Amino acid sequence: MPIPASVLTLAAGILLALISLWVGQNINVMPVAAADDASTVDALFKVLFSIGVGLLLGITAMLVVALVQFRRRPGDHLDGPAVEGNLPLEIFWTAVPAIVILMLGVYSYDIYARMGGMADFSHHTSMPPPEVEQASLGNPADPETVIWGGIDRAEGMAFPVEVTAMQFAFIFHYPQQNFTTGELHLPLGQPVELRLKSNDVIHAFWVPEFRLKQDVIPGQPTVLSFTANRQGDYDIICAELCGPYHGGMRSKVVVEDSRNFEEWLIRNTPTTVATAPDSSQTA
Ligand SMILES: [Cu+2]
Repeated sequence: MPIPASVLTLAAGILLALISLWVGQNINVMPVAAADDASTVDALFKVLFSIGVGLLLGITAMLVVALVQFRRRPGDHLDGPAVEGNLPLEIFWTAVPAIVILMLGVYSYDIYARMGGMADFSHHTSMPPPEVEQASLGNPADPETVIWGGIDRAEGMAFPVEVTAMQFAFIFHYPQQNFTTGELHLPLGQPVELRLKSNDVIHAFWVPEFRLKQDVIPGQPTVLSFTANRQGDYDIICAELCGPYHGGMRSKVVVEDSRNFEEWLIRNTPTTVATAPDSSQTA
């Protein structure tokens, strides 16, 4: 007794779903994860990859089955039957992708909101803290200091670093210590707030290991808050075509434990402040 086509289709569908889920869960193509929110981004990637595997295998299998099952038999010189339209099928293949895309949209929005991407920036200004800004800046509406957007976790303790993007480099300024470097150093496990601005054209600050990529648009200061959670050196890559040497616009971020980070800060802080007690003793 032959197995009914509906049972075969159901079995093939279940098998396809299981294979897709297995491949999606076991895919390992991302670089190491070095920031707190990287795992949520990877979870979304695994869902997307599962759906992609399902589509690839399902469509390929249907093509192969159709080629074999409906091939022209010897002696058959007729046209195939004239089939036109199938309303239930059309509703099905419109509704299913629409629901899948809607769910992916809600899921992606939720991740972005949890990372701090939907924070309210209407009263957020960069550079000086709020009380100083009121007293000395006098112009909170200055477009150079108004934060336009980005990712903000609203953590008051976040360590600030000012990042300036220009053709073709990133420059890092540590406002609390008042020094500038070409290499970004960040403390392990401590929230940081990068305050990004561009001097010329649109750039993008991208660290694949942090799963973060933020456009930096001239005239629109942007914040990017996150917590690095894995020691090591990672590449900072400009991810927005910004001119002839865009491909060389790379820098390095070093994530180090708090002791090494503090030592690095002290080593780089202008000497008049850092070594004043020592020089008075030796003199
Ligand atoms: Cu660039």
